Amino acid sequence: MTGPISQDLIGSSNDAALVAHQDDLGALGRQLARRGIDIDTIVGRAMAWSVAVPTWGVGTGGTRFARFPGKGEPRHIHDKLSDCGVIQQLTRGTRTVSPHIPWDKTADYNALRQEAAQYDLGFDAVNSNTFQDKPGQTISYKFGSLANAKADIRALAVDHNLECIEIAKTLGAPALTVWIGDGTNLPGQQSLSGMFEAYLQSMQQVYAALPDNMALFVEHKLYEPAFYSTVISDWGSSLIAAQTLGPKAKCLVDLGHHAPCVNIEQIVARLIHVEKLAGFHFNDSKYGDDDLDSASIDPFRLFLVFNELIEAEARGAKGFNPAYMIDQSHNVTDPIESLMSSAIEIARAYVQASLVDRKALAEAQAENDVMAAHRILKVAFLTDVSPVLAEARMRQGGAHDPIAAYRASGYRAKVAQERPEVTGTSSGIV
Ligand code: PSV
Ligand code: MN
Repeated sequence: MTGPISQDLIGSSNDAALVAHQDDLGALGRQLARRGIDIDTIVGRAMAWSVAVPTWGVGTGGTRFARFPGKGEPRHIHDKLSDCGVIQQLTRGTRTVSPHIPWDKTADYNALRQEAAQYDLGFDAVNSNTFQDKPGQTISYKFGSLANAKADIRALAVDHNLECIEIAKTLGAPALTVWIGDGTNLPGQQSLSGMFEAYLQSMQQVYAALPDNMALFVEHKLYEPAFYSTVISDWGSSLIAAQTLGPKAKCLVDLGHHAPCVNIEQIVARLIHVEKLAGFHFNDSKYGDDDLDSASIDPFRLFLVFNELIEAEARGAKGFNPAYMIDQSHNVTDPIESLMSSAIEIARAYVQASLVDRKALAEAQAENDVMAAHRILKVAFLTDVSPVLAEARMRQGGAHDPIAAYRASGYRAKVAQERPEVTGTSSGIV
């Protein structure tokens, strides 16, 4: 299958942009050559790059105040795969999707794997969900799940994660990601140590069920839904958990889940050092866990994260194999457009960080030449690599301008006819 969008439409929109594109690519190639960089090598890196799309990201999100549904929203995992297929077809840099259970529950996961393959999609980490009750659930996660004071509720949460491992096996997903909302709202509500110990005991049962080739990603988040204490609130708690559990457990960094002013790239460096960097949930934020589009607020920070990653790659850091995923909530944009924009911006940061003159940087650092070292990073960050990204897309059959091609395709209007409008304004993040 070529994908939900007409390849002819992509081809003709690319043709219209070709002369200007080749001019821009040539100019960038000459600029990079002067810096000792071969543009074809960089285009090759951009072509090999991929970030996973979250299935929940293609639906319109919301806040705890309201949700304003968009037209043609996906009704189930099958519609979501089609939307993810559009994103992959146009950007050619989102080869996997990261599903969320039970939101993406279906009867036959073998068939789902094949359905995804028809869109040229595979599966990245499966996310478990014990932060809300399933319809009909008789005992509640209201006061926590894996860290609940009650053994029957902890057991229910463990069972759900075991089910997710089975699903991941069938889908060929490489990891299970566990994020829990467990915590407290009032001091005294629970024992801070007791909750952590209960969490570790539950997670040990989950860990024991992992097949050899599956990783367990521990995702931390500072606060929300708990507002006084959160069990896995920071990378310290996440690291203790991962170290307690064993080598298959690693720490997932969601860019929105940190205290204000935290130096995220330094956390990344530390996790690489201890061989515990699981990977990322990319998004951007101004205030808290805003789940805004990647690089929409602070593209330099994203670049600095990638600078650490490329440096680790260049020196062959042991155990370095991060998973790259997006985790955003789209309240006021068409989610497909936001996800394509983010996929492009994340690839941009990756490519820009690949341009850092590492030898010159090491020399400047060895000499304590602060300004020279800083300028080396800035030269890479300020390089407009758009022609490289467009070339990588087009060489793989993608679009020169994915958002323009998507708009021209009329995909949203078409699916809006097939997918009945979602009414009501219930709140929630999904
Ligand atoms: C929690 O805020 C989180 O970042 C976790 O990754 C969840 O799985 C996801 O968002 C739910 O939207
Ligand atoms: Mn996340």
